[in-house]
Amino acid sequence: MKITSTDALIIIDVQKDFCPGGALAVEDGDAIIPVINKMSPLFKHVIVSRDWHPANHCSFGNPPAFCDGSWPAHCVGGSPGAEFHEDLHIPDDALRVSKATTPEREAYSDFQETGLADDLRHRGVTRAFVCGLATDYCVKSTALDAVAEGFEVIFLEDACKGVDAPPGSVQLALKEMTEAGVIFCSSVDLT
Ligand code: VGL
Ligand code: ZN
Repeated sequence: MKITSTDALIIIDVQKDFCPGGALAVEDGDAIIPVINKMSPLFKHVIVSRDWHPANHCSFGNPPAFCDGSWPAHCVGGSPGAEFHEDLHIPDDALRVSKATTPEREAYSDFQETGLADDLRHRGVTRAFVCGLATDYCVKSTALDAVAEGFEVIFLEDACKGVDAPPGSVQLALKEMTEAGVIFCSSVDLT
């Protein structure tokens, strides 16, 4: 697949708390970082999002159930766990998006209350290539919203990892994205 100037790479939530050792670690979450670093120079438009919660965010459960949208406290804005993983290369001109910043509302999608759809349209973007963490939550929601906003969407299968909570949710996410018309592609197929 040939990358053009109307394509955007959306790098979702590659933050310390979602990587091994973090508060809501995705197994091998950091393994996708070299894959993403290799791809990003191909793109004129790079979007980097972060989960950026207030300390009293409604998704923080005690104890967290993991299967009903309650999670351990994670990605509290300004905390070390909310930082981007130090190995992730972020281009200087990348567009940065913070999401789920309101205590009362969960927001898995990069398009929720961020203005991202209009930002992409203003740049002339027509295709969104999604990668990052986690496949079954923020990547899936971002991909489905991107379709709903009228973008062509490509899921980069070797550049995403899921939490798979509850078990089977990654499989289900892949099915939902397929049914929505998302195209599946490997980073090695990009030129
Ligand atoms: C995410 C669970 C809770 C994600 C964010 O980035 O996929 N998952 N908050
Ligand atoms: Zn979160």
